[in-house]
Amino acid sequence: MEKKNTPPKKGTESAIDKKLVTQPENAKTESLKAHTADATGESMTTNTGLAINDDQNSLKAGDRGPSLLEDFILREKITHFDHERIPERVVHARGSGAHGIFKAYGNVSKATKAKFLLDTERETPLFVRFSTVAGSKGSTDLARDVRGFAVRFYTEEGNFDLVGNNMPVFFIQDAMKFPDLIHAVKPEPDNEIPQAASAHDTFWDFISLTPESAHMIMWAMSDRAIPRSLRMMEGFGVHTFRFINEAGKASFVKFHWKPLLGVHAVAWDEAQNISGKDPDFHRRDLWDAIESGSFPEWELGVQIIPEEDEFKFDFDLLDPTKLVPEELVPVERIGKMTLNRNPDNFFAETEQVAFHLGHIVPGIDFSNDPLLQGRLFSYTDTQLSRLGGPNFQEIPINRPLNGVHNNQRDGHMRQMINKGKTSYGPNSLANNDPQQVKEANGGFVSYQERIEARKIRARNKSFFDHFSQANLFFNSQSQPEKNHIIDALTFELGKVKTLAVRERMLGMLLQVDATLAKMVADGLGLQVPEGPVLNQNIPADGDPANYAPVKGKSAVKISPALSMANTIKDTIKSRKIAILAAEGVKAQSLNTVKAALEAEGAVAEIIAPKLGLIDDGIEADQSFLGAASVLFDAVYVAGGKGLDAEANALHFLNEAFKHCKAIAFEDGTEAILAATIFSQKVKDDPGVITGKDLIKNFITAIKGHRVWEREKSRLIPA
Ligand code: HDD
Repeated sequence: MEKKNTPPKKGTESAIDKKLVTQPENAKTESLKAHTADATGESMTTNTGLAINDDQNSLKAGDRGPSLLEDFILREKITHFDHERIPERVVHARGSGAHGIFKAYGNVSKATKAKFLLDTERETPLFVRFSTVAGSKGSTDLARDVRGFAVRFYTEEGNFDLVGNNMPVFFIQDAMKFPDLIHAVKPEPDNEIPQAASAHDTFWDFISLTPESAHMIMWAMSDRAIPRSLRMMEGFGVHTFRFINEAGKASFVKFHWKPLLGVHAVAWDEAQNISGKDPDFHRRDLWDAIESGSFPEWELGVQIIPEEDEFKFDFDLLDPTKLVPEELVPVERIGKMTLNRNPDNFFAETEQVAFHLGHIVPGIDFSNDPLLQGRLFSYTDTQLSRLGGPNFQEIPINRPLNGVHNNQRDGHMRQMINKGKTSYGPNSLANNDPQQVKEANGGFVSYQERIEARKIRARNKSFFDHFSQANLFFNSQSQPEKNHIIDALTFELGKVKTLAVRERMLGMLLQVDATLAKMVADGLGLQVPEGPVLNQNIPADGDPANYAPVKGKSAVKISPALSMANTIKDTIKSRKIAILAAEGVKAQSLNTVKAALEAEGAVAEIIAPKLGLIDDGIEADQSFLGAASVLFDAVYVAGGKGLDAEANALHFLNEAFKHCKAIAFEDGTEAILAATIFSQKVKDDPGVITGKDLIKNFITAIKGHRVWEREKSRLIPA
């Protein structure tokens, strides 16, 4: 019997939809179901519901004749296809999304009345999108770049979007300069080179003329810009926001996300390799972790600053190029986010989600940070061309969970069918509905900040100390982290062709730290120039002297919280371990190590010279041809015939050593260790494990993430 067309069944799961593990639903994902379609067992139709008999052949005048204009089925299919693409985001085009929930700890009621931060019983659904900034939608995940960290909470009081980054400061102090910054970092306009990279003349030209970027440059050249995983990054709201409590009292607040897996990065050489071997590395890692039930978690932290303390610091709280050191104002953890569900459809959810830091709820408000203020305009504006019109809030992923009622009407692609005669207020014909809401009942009221000021295009001098916190950041890094910053700057400036730009940058680095400037200059074969750095971002009538950077001092000299070396290192959960094996491997010990690693939550894969059965029920997950050491966190050498003479196996090990990874050699694999380039350097290396308690010591070494000190020798070419 022929199947009848039926409307999509609500909440049904087809075989393809089935998640590997239970990925919980929440109120938002439930609400999305009304908009999902499942073709399992259904007949094919046109968009008007007509059953299609032949979707493979166009209508022709004779079976060798020309196609006919009459073919509405062909036209519909091709037309839809022709219009499938929408403009990518002008920044943050490359991203990955996930659903999750937020649970408040209930300890912040003194500062805010935002219900979702207070109610410990409630699970607030949320959607997160992580992104790189500069690259196009199809660019590599491992570009050296800032990562976007945008979280939407679907609260009972409307959507709250925390649209942050994985770095707590920004390049510029005023939104007016954002288009310049982005034009400078994007591929150069004459030849559209380079993709997803800041290592080119226009970016460093702009930076070298913009001393306010010095602090952010330290972050962007640090390993924070090449995270091991999106699950292992901190997140920051960057700006100072306001909290408002039940009594109407305001305080300043900075938002933080603290990952429970710690903050980790890959090595730069590793990043460049991953970009070729698996450009979707971060996207895949996030997807796989959620798919396997290893749900990523972050704690939401806040630094709360009483309004009275606004001028207590040696920087301006409104300046987005500054952070509030945790040593001055500790981060209080106020809740936990868990990402526990992958999207069903990338385009519908991850691509069409439209974040905006202007989406706030009662209890949260803005500050006068001029970067924040400009952003408030940009995020709705950009959706008009990206998503095609003013009704983008009706796209399912953008709808709040509580209803939307107002007098806004019509426009392209309007979905809502508003009933009644009135679309204005005040009205008497419909009881003046929809009604405004009193503050006491949850109506949003902007914080009544007192402002007495002249209208002026200017910046306060309190924004002019550009180097103290850049220096604080550099000083707070471990030696390997400092080396990486020096290497990154040498790499990036080495790609700059204009000598004057390189030299200006060295002059700027000198203001941050003399050793840093000297080391980078050495690498570039240049001298550090003398002389002060002038701010070039001045009005036509401005006197450069009035805009010169101010030499300040940071009250905090070293902030351990700024170094990834001090991050938690207590788990190997979701880490990827390669087990190298070949024919003749000891099956029992291989199974023991695999089980031990998996018991700790790691993912172990067997890599062998070729795919298929190796021995005794042991099957290879990947061959050396398909696998690469850069896609793993650690390597266990289980052994087998001929591995010591297998070039690919030795390359795998040499490269893993170069990238400072833990490597364990099982008893009996001494010949393989001896064949590696590093066999003579393993004495005292805590990451090369042999002998007794092998598995235990291996697991401890993986927890440490990388043996960065190993880089000192710089002897492994791999
Ligand atoms: Fe922005 C996207 C974060 C400054 C204008 N921004 C965007 C996204 C993130 C940030 C995470 C991607 C959101 C998503 O996943 O869809 N942006 C920041 C942070 C900033 C910042 C942390 C500084 C503290 N941005 C900034 C300024 C402007 C913009 C100063 C403009 C004046 N940002 C945009 C935008 C985007 C955007 C053009 C592009 C796509 C979108 O908004 O939806 O409006």
